[in-house]
Amino acid sequence: ETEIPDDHPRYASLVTRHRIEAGVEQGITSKQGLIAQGRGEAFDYLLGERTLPSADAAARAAAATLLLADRPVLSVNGNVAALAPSETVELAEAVDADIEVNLFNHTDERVRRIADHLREHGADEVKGLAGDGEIPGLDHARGVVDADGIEAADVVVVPLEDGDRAAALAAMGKTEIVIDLNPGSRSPRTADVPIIDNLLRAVPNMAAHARDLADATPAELERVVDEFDADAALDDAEAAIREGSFADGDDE
Ligand code: PTJ
Repeated sequence: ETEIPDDHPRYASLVTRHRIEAGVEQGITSKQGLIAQGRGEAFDYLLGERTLPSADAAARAAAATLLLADRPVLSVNGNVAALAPSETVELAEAVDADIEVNLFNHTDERVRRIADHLREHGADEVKGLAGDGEIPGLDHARGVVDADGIEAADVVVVPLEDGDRAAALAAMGKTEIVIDLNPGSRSPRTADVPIIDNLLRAVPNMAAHARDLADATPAELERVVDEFDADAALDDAEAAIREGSFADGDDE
């Protein structure tokens, strides 16, 4: 473990990089995951590495959507597993969701390693090993899911999802919650609830909102969902990037 002084100005970003590197070394994260991480960092930098109020509203709407769901599933890929395993388990507990490993670059070996990693971080049941279901309209490797997991889910959280898969899940009638730092990406644009935030901030924030909403009535939860405007949230994130401190030239 590399020692990073916690007063370093880029502390959070360095810790994140270290986790992704360790994920690759452990066979959890794909090499493409390093590239995805780099893209995410660039967008996070432009957003000021903070949760916008519109992203916080999205996280609250996502929590309400999950609490209203009959069969919610949190999809976990190699980046999510490396960056936020405990946070994902805590969110699953807060909203009573299943966790399913679902990979863009699928290998049985990596699914097993990620499932073990999640169990080491407190998950009791991890789906994704059966692979007896499918997302129609995708080639086999991209479309394999568990029949009693994502295939049967009514609400799915798909952080860092590929655009084709996000569209195919929407075509199946799933309510989709997407976490992605790029507001121009196809997957958040397909989502019912796009959260334009770093998954390291968004996942614990969703869990905190879920705990806060634990005693809300279904009607109150539905109001939280209805009040959220996905297009406005995407526009707000894009505006924040265009008008942010980086554009003003007052970056450190
Ligand atoms: O483990 P696998 O095989 O399922 O592969 C996972 C990755 C992420 C490698 C795969 O899905 C992929 O190639 O994704 P893309 O197309 O590179 O898209 C990644 C998206 O996630 C980009 O829009 C990034 O801006 C965004 N992103 C990266 N890191 C974060 C992020 N969004 C939120 N939080 C992050 N930490």
